[in-house]
Amino acid sequence: MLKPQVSATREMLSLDGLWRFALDGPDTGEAWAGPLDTPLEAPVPASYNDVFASQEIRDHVGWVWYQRTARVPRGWDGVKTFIRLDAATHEGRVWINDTLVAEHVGGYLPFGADITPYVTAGDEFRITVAVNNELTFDTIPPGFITTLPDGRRKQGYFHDFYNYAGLARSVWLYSVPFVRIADATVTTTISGTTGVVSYAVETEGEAAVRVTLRDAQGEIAGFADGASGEIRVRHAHLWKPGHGYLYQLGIEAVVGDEVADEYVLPVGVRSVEVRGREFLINGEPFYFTGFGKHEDSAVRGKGHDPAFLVHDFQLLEWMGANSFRTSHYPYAEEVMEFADRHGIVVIDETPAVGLNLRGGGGLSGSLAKATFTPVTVSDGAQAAHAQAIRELIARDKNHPSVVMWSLTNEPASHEPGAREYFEPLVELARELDPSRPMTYANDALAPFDMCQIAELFDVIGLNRYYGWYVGPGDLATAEAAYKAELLGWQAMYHKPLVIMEYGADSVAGLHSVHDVLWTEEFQRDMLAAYHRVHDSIPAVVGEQVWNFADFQTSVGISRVDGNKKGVFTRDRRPKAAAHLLRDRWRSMREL
Ligand code: GCB
Repeated sequence: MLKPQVSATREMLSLDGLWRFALDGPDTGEAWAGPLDTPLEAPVPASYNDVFASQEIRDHVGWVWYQRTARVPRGWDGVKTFIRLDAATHEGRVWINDTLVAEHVGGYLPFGADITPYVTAGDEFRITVAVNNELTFDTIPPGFITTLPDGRRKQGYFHDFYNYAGLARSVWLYSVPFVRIADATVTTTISGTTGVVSYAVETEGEAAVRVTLRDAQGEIAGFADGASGEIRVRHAHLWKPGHGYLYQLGIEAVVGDEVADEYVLPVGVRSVEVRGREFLINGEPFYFTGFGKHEDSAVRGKGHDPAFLVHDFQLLEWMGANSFRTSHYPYAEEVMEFADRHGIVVIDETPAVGLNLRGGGGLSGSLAKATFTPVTVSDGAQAAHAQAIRELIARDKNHPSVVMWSLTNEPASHEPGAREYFEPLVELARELDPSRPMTYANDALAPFDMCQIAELFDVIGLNRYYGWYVGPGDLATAEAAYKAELLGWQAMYHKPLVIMEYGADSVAGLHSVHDVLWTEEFQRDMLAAYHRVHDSIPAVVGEQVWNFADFQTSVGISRVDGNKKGVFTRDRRPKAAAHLLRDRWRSMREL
């Protein structure tokens, strides 16, 4: 899937801004003919939940409506007009005037439609989008809805972040020629000092394909003809962690002597490989430092915001971090492109979080039931999960920053049925992308001698909280137990281990000279204890702290205004732990 872009043959129009907004009645999400009669306006992109001073809107379970008008640019005659929503969380339906043109389930991946038959260049038209935030056992992530005695519906779920909903990413109108480039896939390898760029292009309509690779100065580095092929670049500039060197692959669909369509794809030449217990980028051992993040900020919820985008990457750089995981869902494509340009390494995760009905990482809902049964996480969820894997790989396959796919976070992988559920999904992902290693984030309930799925993956990701959820406050015991468990994993699997979560909550400004939970010092000291263990276990090839910043969750008796495991506060001010990590990761860079 190609992200829309402006090129010599393509144009785009942003539909971001204020849209009319209303909650749906008790039913439907069915067609809304005509204008939406409402006093409310909602910003796009933004989650709607925290924008209004309304409990009813914040707690709403079901469909909401967004509507606006737009005008097709006069020049878009003789071309195709598409609409694209970068995300609608968790289900979206789109009407152009009164015609339903698109439906999509899955809250963090893009979708759209060819709307050429329904619009006319130069004319105004109405766009209505219905968005549903319900999570069930047939969705990823899963959830369940209960009806209270007074008739209100309540959403339960098994993951530890607030169920923000709405249009949290951009909406676009764009034009493409009738004969067009429909998709392109690029993979790269390195042979000595030569970079090998393999490509495959799909066109819609009969066209010859021509590709030209240019370096960062715009000089031609190679070219090829044909829908698939290879360009060899001698003395290639490599894409490296900390150095996001990008070539530009100009793709042309040619009809006769005319260029019918042009698309320019950034390409980073790099290789990724797991060899024994090592994770290699460009043949060199790589140690991940950084965070699990969230798309989360005050008021916007999960709304994409370029100021937070730039600021968060600045803070990663300030920390000396080289990577992050898109916990626990695919992030906005702008984030992936920024990582490409700035040499930040990404572990790209599907939205499959909370596949664990007995609690585990999810504090907002526990049904204390078996996870993989015909009435809980079963065929419906597995089909939705497969769809999310397909769409994620289709969207992000060309990003050099993405070095590994994470197929799930903290599933109940020790429970019966886990193996049957995951094995086909791992196979599917490998078929779709044989070029990248696969990983998952393992839950503490499924240690090395109980996990049913670890052997399916190339890299084992571990989320551990000794000293916090396990034996809270006792760091000496925590350090010993943590080390013993990691030695167990190392002995049982000849695979790299990446610590994908470790950390403690701390309330910014709370201090003590003693080992006291929730203080900034305890958070810092707990990280330091974990680092001593990491440094003593050769199989550990990375550490990503949970979390980059404090974030909103469903608030119960164990969460005060959200999860406070941030090394930064929600408004991105550093806690004491930030300085410890900064010293460690910056000095690791200098080695
Ligand atoms: C976990 C989850 C993460 C939670 C975290 C916590 O294991 O993966 O989503 O936020 O624990 O702080 O409890």
